[in-house]
This record gives sequence, C-alpha cells and structure tokens, in this order.
Amino acid sequence: MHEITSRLIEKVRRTDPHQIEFHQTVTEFLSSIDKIIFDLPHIVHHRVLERLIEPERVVMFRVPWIDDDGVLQVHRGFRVQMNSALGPYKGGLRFHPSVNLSIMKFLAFEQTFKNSLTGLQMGGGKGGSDFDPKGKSDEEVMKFCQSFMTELNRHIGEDTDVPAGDIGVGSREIGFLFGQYKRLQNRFTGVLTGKGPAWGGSYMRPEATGYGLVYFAAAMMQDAKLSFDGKVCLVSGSGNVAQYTVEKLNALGAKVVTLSDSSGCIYDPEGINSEKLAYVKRLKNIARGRIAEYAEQYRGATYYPHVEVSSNQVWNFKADCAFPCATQNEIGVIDARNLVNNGVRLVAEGANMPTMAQAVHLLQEHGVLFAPSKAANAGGVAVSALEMAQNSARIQWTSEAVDLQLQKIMKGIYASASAAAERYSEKGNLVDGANIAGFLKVAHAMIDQGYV
Ligand code: NDP
Ligand code: 2IT
Repeated sequence: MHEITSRLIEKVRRTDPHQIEFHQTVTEFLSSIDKIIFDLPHIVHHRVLERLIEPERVVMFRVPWIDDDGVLQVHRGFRVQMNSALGPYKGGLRFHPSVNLSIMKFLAFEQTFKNSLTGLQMGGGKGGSDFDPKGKSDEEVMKFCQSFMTELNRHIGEDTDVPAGDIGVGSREIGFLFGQYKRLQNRFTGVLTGKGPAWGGSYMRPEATGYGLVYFAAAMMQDAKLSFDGKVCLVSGSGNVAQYTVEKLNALGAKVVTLSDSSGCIYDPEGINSEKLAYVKRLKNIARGRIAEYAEQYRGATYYPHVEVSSNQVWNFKADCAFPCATQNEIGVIDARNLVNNGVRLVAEGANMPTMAQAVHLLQEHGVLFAPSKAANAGGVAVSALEMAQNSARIQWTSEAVDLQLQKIMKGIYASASAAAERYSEKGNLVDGANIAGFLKVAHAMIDQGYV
C-alpha cells in the first residue's frame, strides 16, 4: 500500500481504537482506492480521503421509554450524517442490541458509495439504536419509536436527511416513526422511505433489495454464460432482504435450500417454494416467530441451531450460489473454504459487509464470482430514491414501472463497477470496481463544492 493510504488507515485505528467495523470498511475501501491514488493528484491535493473518513455530523441521544410493566427503559440512539456531496443524507435505521457507533459509522460509510453507484441524488447516512424489537409488544415498539423520533425529528427532513429501514426496522416501525414525525412537525412529507403504499410509500420498496440483488447477480451470471435455472442456492437471514431474494430466485427457476436467523438455520433439500415462502413471510413478519418453526411445519427440512453466536451453518451445504442476507461478518475464511469445497460459483452480498476481507480474497482466488454489497444490495436504496421522487411530485408509479427502473439501475451499477474494475484493477474484480466507481463521483462532487 502507498504511504498516503496506509497512513489514513493508521489514523482511523489510532483515533477510534474500538471501532473495529469502521476500521474494517475503511481498510477494504482504501485497499481499492490505493490502486488509483497516484493517477489522481487533485484528489490527494484536496484531501478528499481525509475528509471522507470523518462524518459530517454524528448525533447520539438518549431514548427513554416505558415498557408494558411500567418500568422506564433507556436506550441509545444514533444518526451518522456521513457525506452530503451528492444529495441529502440517506440510509436506513437499524434497531438491534449490537448497534454502536462503530457499526453506525461503517454502515454510513458504505452507504455513501452505494448511493453514489445508484446514479441518484443521495448522500450517505445511517442511524439506529441498541433497542431490540424482538420479544416486545407492538405498543412497546410504538412507544420506543415515538421517543426515538422525538429527538431525531429535529435532525432530519425531506431535503436534509431521509432515513429508512434496516435490521429490526420494517413497515411497522416506519409507520410509528412517520406518525410521530408528522405530529411533531405538523407536516406530511417524504421524510422517511419504506412507507405504506397508501400513505406515500413506493410500490416495490419491500421487494427492492432482494429483487435488485438477484438482478445484479443474474447480470454477472449472464456474462459468465450461466443462468439461475436449476441452480441450488444458499440464502442466510429470513428477514426482508432474504425473503425477496428467495422470491426472485424462485421466479428464475433456482432452488433455495436454506434460511436462517440469529438462533439457527434450516436446510430444506426440496427447496423453499412459493407456498413455503408465504409461510416464512407470515412467520417472520406477522407472527414474529423463529425460523426453527419451519422445520416443525415442513418435515423434510432440518433445523440446525447455531453452535455459537455468529457461527453460521448455512455455508456448509452443497450449492451453486450463495446469498448472505443477514448481517455483517457472517462469512469468515472457514466458511469461504466450505463454499468453495461445496461447489459454489457465485457469492452475492445482500447484507452489508457480510464477508470478511480474507474470505473475499479466498473466494476471488478460487474464481468465484463475487458481488460486493455496496453494488449488489443497492436496489433498496435506489427504490427509496424513487420513493422520494414520487413524494416530491405527489404521484405514485405502478409496481411494473418501478420494477423496470430497478432493473435498469442494477444493470447500470453492474456496468459501471465492471468498467471501473477493468480500467483500474482487473476484469471482474467488482470489489475494486464498486469502490472506485462509487468513490470517484463523490470525490469530484466534494472538490466542486470546496472545502466543506
Ligand atoms: P431484517 O431485520 O428484516 O432481517 C434480518 C435477518 O438477519 C433476520 O433473519 C435476523 O434474525 C438475521 N440477523 C440479524 N442479526 C443477526 C446476527 N447477528 N446473526 C445472525 N442473524 C442475524 O433486516 P433486513 O433483511 O432488512 O437486513 C438484512 C441485511 O441486509 C442487513 O445487513 C442490512 O443492513 C442489509 N440491507 C438491508 C436493506 C433493506 O432495504 N432492508 C438494503 C440493503 C442492505 P433474527 O430474526 O433472529 O433477528
Ligand atoms: O443498507 C441499505 O441500503 C438500507 N438499509 C436501505 C437504505 C434506504 O435508505 O433505503
């Protein structure tokens, strides 16, 4: 690595020694940017990288709320407003006990380049809380969301910062958050995306990340003269992204044999067909149950509890393709080796940064087609941008119209990441391609806008 990039990595580690996920994302990003840094003296001169690794603003706040037993609970809320060179800050809210400033900064950093790749006008941000919606009543979730928004509302707005969902934040939470924003501001505006279609939401937003992921992967497969027809696929997670990844893979003739949650995974050798997927949607989105129940419902399937926290057995089965759709760092080196040994030819990341850097290298060395998250899962935020456009115009497009745009955007991201890979790194290295293509647009906008 060049002195300039390694010095920055060192600086990030020294300044915030505990922010390991943030170090991880910055290191991965700078390893790609290192390949072009001396072709771009103006970027060095304008100190673009130094500015990029520092969020424009971080808001951290107390979230007090009263649970069903009348006990006061206190959580920590965050909003990281990372970069607004390309538009208002945009990115999801995550409610999960693991949430901390490092995870918020890593997600906001990734989001900045992901949003740039979509070609739409969005800066990068992320927020959330260490609150866990699991096991809480609807009323408790509502009280938490109202308290969270009571602080957050003063920092966001349809032209300032537009949050959306992420882990633990789905349509129920977006509804409660939107209701409270409207009450506090007395304005009905597109301040959040992922809204219900009857009150400003876009059709296809729920489907967008999973469908977009499969559109992206299909473009890669097509270039390699492959198709999903008859392919066996491993999917991890069982939430929003996982569900719609399975739905689109089924539509293209693939057979998905796994799903998981934070307790364990199920393996169904006969495939999770549309009827079984409808069951999973009811189980996870309405009954808010555990994936273990799938194996009680369908006797051909087996449930494997995780041996330890964050060990993931999904990657131990024979398959052609793998789609990590749960959370960060769910594929380590041993998992990557298992994937290669089990015949996997393509890994496409639905979750953000699910594959550790050494595991990515191992997959690439073995010729596995690898779709990095900031390119492959950008369909969700892309349709969020389309939701913002519909809100501004006070109109609503049909599902078909949004789906067509999503397909076009995903093909466009694949084309720009591939072109940047070929020009600056090596053909097919979409990790470098996505980082470089996403970065260049943000960097030039920052230079155009002066030292801010
Ligand atoms: P959901 O909350 O709908 O689903 C998350 C799934 O992942 C659940 O099955 C959950 O299990 C599982 N999970 C969460 N944390 C862990 C963990 N530590 N170990 C194992 N499993 C875990 O979230 P989404 O589907 O929206 O998000 C999944 C991933 O996709 C995240 O990385 C998110 O950042 C990313 N993403 C989401 C987008 C979106 O539009 N929603 C857009 C782009 C990326 P359990 O039920 O036990 O909690
Ligand atoms: O990681 C992501 O891209 C998201 N959680 C979606 C963000 C959004 O604003 O739609």
